[in-house]
Amino acid sequence: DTIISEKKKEIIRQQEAFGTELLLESEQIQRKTFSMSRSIRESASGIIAEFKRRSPSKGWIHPHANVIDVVTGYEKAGAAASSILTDEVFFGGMPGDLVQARQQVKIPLLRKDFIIDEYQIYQAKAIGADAILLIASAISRKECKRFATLAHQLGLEVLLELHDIAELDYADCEADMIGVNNRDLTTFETKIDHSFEMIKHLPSSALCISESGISDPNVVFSLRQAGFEGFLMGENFMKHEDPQSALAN
Ligand code: IGP
Repeated sequence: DTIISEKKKEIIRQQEAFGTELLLESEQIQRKTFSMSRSIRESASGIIAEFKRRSPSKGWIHPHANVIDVVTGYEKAGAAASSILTDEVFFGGMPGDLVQARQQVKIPLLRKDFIIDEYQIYQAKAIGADAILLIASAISRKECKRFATLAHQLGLEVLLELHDIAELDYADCEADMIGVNNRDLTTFETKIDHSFEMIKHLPSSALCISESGISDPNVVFSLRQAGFEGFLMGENFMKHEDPQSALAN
């Protein structure tokens, strides 16, 4: 589909500017990472606060948001981790956003992007990520396993995103966390009930994260009761003038 073909072009552009050999020579590639799964388990909030300027469903949410202000604010307000959109075409992000955030905070950072190529996993480590997102609907099960293995070799954790029951067979790819996306990526509609339905089918040992369309503290409470330990929230914060104070309140 269009996301994947745009992504392929973006990867080629980035690779031409900064190839895999250069990434492997960067100092960051050797760095020790923070464990996102541990941070979620140990935090009181379980909130993964997202930085995104725009989305395909909403258009521009906060075009001039400053990544440093927002992510340092998220950390101070008690976020367990932060998710940073690095996709340029659809989300108005860039790898440099993650680089800047990394220099300022010690909470684990998730590289949020459509990962379809090994290059992006080396790049994730080099720009300062602690974890990557793998979206089941964008890759095959074989790729999912291959990408998860490479991520682990680099010390990155993997958040595997599922949407449908039909994708449950991806759950054996040794992800550190399993996310249920409440947003249907074809219609953009969010239904929290997806989380309640899907968790019944997930391995009981999995660290489960509910993603998208969450804004109400009562919903977080009932998701927690259903077994979710992490809550990925973006728009609810980013739609405010000061996203970081929206989390603090
Ligand atoms: C955050 P929301 O509704 O709180 O802004 O959603 C996050 O779950 C969403 O940005 C997301 C996403 C994705 C974005 C979930 N999976 C995959 C891009 C790609």
